[in-house]
Amino acid sequence: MKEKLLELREKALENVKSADDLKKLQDIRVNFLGKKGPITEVLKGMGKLTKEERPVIGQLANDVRNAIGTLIEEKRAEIEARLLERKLESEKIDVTLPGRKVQTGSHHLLASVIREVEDLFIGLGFSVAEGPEVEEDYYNFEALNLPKDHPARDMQDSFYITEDILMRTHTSPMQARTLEAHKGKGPVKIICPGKVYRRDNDDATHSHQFMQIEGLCVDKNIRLSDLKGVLTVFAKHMFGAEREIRLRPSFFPFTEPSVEMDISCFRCGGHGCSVCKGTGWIEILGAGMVHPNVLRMSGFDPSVYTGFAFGMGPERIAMLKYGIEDIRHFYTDDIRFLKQFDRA
Ligand code: 2NL
Repeated sequence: MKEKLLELREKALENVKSADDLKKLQDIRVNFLGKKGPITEVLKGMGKLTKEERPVIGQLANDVRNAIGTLIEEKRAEIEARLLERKLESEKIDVTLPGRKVQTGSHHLLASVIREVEDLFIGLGFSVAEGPEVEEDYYNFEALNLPKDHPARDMQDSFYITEDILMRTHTSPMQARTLEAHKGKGPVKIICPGKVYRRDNDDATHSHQFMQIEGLCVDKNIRLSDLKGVLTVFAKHMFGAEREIRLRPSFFPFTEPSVEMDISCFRCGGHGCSVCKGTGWIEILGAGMVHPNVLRMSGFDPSVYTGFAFGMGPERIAMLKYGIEDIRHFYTDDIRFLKQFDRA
């Protein structure tokens, strides 16, 4: 029995020596030290031994078991150290290399310009109202004093979905909806920014889809001088405190009287240059006093309430302010173009 135990130790030593991974090592442990292994067998057979032999063999069996256990543990530590070494080698990183630059997003220039206009008017007590781009003919035209036979309603000029549904051609329908929702009671002070659509061939100054920002202020005793005051504040905010404005007579179906607003040229200060084409003035937006028919159709009594309205193209504002020569730049999303204005 003694020889058998010593032989087991020899055999285990050989096996452990040649084991080169953790799986094989575990198999060796089960084979030699497991419940059905040879050492357990020896210990189970102790009963058949003489009284003198028992402590000697028992001691030896324990020694052999411990010795094999120690061998296995030493080998395991060796294999694990080697595995760790290999892992460290393969995952080696050079912490002195420069990091990858994180690309951060930013606002589109048009979004920034619209935000700037919104912020100003919010400061003047206006709310921002947004609504559908697919609109009913009634709100887009009828409610804005553009009757059925009006030339602006030409099928050729708008994207119609059905006979009385179309892509809105301006943001005014949202103003008409807001007026209607107030059920004839003022004040209404809103600005409506958003996308609008016209059937047009795209070129440097035309886009079939573009942005509009309209403003509307309806209350008792609203006068053209209120419009002039608000537009002066707007012009100075967007183009510099030295700006002056002038109003020229114009025509829109939804306002009477109608005006166009120019600002004194921000480049030459009014002397005449290429930006203002020698005139000293730059056209910025259209405006006017809300037509009595528009007020009436949206439930307001024009003998009690009056109001002013204005509309502008944020693309034009941005093109003037930042010297952009082609409206298509806003919609073709060339990142090199957009990045120039990521702090605007
Ligand atoms: C322009 C001119 C304008 C309006 C828009 C408006 C809206 C309502 C009632 C009356 Cl609900 N008017 N909007 C008025 C005058 C001019 O836009 O040149 N836009 C780019």
